[in-house]
Amino acid sequence: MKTTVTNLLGTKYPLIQGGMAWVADAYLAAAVSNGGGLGLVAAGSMNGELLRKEIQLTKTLTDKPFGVNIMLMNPCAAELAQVVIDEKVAVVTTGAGSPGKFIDAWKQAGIIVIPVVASTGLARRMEGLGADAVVAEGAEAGGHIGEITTMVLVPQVVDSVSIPVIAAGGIADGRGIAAASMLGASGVQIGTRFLTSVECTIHQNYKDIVIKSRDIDSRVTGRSGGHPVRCIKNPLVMELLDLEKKGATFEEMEEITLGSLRKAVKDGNIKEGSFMAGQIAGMINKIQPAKEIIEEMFAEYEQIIKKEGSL
Ligand code: TUI
Repeated sequence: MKTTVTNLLGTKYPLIQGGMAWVADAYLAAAVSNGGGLGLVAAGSMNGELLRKEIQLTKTLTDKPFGVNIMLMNPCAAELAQVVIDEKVAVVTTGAGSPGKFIDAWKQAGIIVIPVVASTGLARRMEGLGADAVVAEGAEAGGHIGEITTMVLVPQVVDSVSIPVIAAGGIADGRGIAAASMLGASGVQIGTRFLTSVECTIHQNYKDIVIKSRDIDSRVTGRSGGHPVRCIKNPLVMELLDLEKKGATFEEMEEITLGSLRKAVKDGNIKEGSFMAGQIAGMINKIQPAKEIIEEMFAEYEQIIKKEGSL
């Protein structure tokens, strides 16, 4: 495939892997890049030193382009912003905030900058500050989310900016990619489907939970505190929803969520872990190599646009 986004990223397919904190390490990033997408190392849980090591490891595992996702709520964000420059990372995506203060330095270093946005307002601001593209991520996605669904967010962002728009949230197969394309997107970002890739190093319990989960099994907690997060429901999530209903403070909620993503990813702690995943987890039912996932999705997409291009 040759598209605006494959030209921008230097990839075979117009696909970016989601920047999943704690999950997206060098092994997943390299597997996705070797499979023809843009793999990402997620710096969500890292400091500068850890990120530098992970980038250097990724470079030993792939000779294809890869990127880094910087979660802007990370207190080390400024330090991480410098590490991607020092390590000459090709692409940076950002999440959970505005990367405004870092964009100039990244552009000067020749980095392709792709902020993840959940509204047209932020998309426009990012274009004005020099972003190369935006990821428009709908509320079907896993983890930290905005309020609007992919179906309504993507076409509105497409109409609001002139840079390429990459759709995210609820996409996990060729039908989703075709739908994103119909909404005007120039590419897709996919996270949840890669949770069950062979190369994803999360605890087996996490993969099993994704595979077992049904369409209705995710819940959003933290809306009251302004930080909505989508996870697959478990005792922790039900306790958080209960606390929220009773009007618990942000601090009370934080006390039991602190470290819970690590507990899910590293320990497979079924009761106390935050098993972040998108609503599309209900459709995911097997473990496959990342390359096979990517090739299967794009083969299906091409089949659809050739044969079933209309309603
Ligand atoms: O960032 C994500 N998803 C994430 S980050 C993450 S790590 C985490 N760990 C524990 C608790 C909370 C988070 C897990 N999942 N997606 C990209 C994304 N960004 N979605 C929505 C946004 C967003 C929302 C509001 C971006 C900017 C924004 O407002 C910024 C502004 O200044 O207007």
